[in-house]
Amino acid sequence: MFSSKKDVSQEQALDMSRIPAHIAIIMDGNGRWAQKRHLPRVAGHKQGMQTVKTVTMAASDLGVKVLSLYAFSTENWKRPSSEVNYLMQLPIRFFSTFVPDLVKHNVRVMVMGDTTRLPEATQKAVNDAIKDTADCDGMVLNFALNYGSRDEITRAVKQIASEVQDGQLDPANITEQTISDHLMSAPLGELADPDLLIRTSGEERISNFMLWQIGYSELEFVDEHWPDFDGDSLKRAIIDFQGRHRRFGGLVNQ
Ligand code: V0D
Repeated sequence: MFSSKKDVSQEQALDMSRIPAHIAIIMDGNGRWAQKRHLPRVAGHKQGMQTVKTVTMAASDLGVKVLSLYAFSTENWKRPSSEVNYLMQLPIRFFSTFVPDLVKHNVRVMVMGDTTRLPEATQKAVNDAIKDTADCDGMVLNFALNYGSRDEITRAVKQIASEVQDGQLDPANITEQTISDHLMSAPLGELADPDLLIRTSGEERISNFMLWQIGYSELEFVDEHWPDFDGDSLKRAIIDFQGRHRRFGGLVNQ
């Protein structure tokens, strides 16, 4: 009641029959959140990891089918090595406490990106979590880790070219689906394309995230820094999404 944020309960209600199936989030603003509090940047990352848990559970409870989170881009290696080292511990810390909750909520972990370049212990934590949740058939928690979309598209083009060269694929038969099938999101099948992309912390950029897959996504830019984002923030973003008229480039009936 005394919050400066809109009280979701007083606004138009969430339509539970129109929850976006795939929500993607660019988790920005951890460093700025920390700076505002005169804390080191890594304190923002630590709090940001807690927010990942909160938002994962909120999304799962709302019936979201895929939650894709941009955790570490191929550009993030340029940060100070002390910060990169800290970030590389986060998947380990995340799963050391959170895998039982994920299994209890039937959440399956997937990863997009080149994880082979991550430290051995980080790779193991990620691969163990993928294995430990492989039988879960609820929401997919899809981490983009050491991911860049141009890199993803480049790899797809190389793979398609080599299939053509081997005579397995006729160039005349290459369709949009062929491209989708060669991207890192291919295991998500018909859910590969986000319905809603959220970026926190006020920046209105895509930063090389799922470029092909967001061709028809609704984009939502929110001012909150990622560590301040929560279940209510997610609901507000979905209510906003539901208030928009999606056209897919064509005309639809009112
Ligand atoms: C810091 C905000 C969870 C973004 C969230 C290695 C920056 C907290 C993970 C995570 C990070 C990634 C993969 C996985 C399990 C957990 C994570 C990184 C950064 C970069 F399989 N939070 N988180 N990874 N931050």
